[in-house]
Amino acid sequence: MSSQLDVKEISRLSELHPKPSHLRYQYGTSGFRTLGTVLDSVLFRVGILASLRSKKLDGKTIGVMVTASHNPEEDNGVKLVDPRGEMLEASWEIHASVLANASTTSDLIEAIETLVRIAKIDLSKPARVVYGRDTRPSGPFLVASLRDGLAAIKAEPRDAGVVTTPILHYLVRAINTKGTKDAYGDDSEDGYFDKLSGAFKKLVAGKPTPPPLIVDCANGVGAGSISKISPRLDGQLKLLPQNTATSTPGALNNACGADYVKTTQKLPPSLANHLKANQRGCSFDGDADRLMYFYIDERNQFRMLDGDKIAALVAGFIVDLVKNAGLESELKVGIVQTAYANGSSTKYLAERLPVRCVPTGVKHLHHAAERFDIGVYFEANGHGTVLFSSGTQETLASHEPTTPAQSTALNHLSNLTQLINQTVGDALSDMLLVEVVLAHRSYSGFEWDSLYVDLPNRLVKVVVEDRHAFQTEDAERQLVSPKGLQGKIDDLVRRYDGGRSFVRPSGTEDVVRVYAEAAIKSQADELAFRVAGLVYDEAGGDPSARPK
Ligand code: G16
Repeated sequence: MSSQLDVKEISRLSELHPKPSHLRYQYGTSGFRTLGTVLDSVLFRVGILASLRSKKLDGKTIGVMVTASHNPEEDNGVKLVDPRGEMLEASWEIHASVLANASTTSDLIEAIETLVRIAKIDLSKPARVVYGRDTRPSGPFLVASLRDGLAAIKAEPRDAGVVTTPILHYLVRAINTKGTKDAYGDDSEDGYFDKLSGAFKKLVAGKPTPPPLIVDCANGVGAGSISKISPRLDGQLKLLPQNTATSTPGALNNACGADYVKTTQKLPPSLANHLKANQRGCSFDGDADRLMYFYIDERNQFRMLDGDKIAALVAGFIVDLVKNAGLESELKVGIVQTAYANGSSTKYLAERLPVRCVPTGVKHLHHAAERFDIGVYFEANGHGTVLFSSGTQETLASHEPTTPAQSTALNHLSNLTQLINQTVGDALSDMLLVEVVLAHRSYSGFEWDSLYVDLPNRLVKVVVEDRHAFQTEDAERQLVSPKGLQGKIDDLVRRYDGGRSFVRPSGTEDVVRVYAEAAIKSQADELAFRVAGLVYDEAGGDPSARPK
């Protein structure tokens, strides 16, 4: 392996992927994300960055996922995955943005050389990168750009093909832990499906088979996961996939999927004829890292069970298992939420276990959850997982149960560590987890929904000229800029019974988001639109587009 950069080759390849001069890119909440048509140079440079990150980490495999998740089909994006399957270390997000914004090939070479110097990268180390993509039409073209970036640094590429985001995260961890005491599973898609289905079957053994579950696949990559896991479940759970048109132009995330359900609080119209009273269903998003549940109640009303409800269900189950296993004094279970968590869910959870609030974005939730022995994190949008610390896994392996009941609870906890994708939120793994808890509790959607009553809430987005003018603190609950706006929001909120509202710039779209809650639905809607109006006035713009 050469200890020099091949500047000539990098330059040659870079000229094939010029950066559009009028655009600036930022590595945000979930990597780079914008229209797929303007990401060619970004993907090339991400290929370079991922290779250098691998060299920096002594040849460990780095992951690259090409996806724009729940966003429209014409968008695309790319994010890097660190060796344990977690999001890219924050300090490298800046390097990513610097490389992406270098104007010319010579600026890019200079930026790469600076990075090698300041990050003290030993170029003689190997570089290994595994990459995957979702079903977006722009994916193959962008992957070709990425491959040129990998070739420029002579990295060893591994193509995971069309996969869900959580499978790519799983693969990264499985590859890097192979043959070690922390081995995460076989480093293949089959290994992933076998691991999840094997643990699921152990956890529901002896339980009655539930009614079939409708799964809205958002016309995305999750459809393939459902068809691959179904035969492995041996009839212990019947899945009825819907919205599986992955090659129909314009279908991805269109009036379906987890984000549609969460933001409209409605059943996707395409499911209307499939869901009967008391039947439960769930929606994945476009890359299958978010999950929303729902059911139709006896009065034929749609009832949504979001990430907060999933957190309440799962955390309660784990707390009981820890207690029943006799480990209550040894293992501390905690919850991590964001400002979007419904006030009722926070109240319900805080009465039972420690709750922490952090800014939006998996990386924030993940790190906060790592501080607990068992950390449960879910965003209200359905993105979340459960983390078992390595100390916890050792305790589970070595603890001597003193009663048969303790032994059963201990086994369940061990199987949960296998069922749950601990690298990132995973719609498929989370769906199986929910089904396990429902089976153990003998709950239908109704009983689960009754754990607490959601406060009515509303989420709206406001298109502004520059979303970066909006800055927040206190886990995004307070605006610090534009100056004076928070005071106006506070004045408004005080006028609403049970009112709460906050404003934050999106990390994935060019908009500002406004969330509001109040004791009654019409008031939550009114508060959200009045705060959106304040945001709009502050940001300026066409009065006819003012939110009403
Ligand atoms: C990404 C992050 C999520 C986060 C969401 C927020 O989701 O992975 O943790 O909740 O962005 O989006 P915004 O900042 O636009 O509100 P995904 O599913 O798009 O990768």
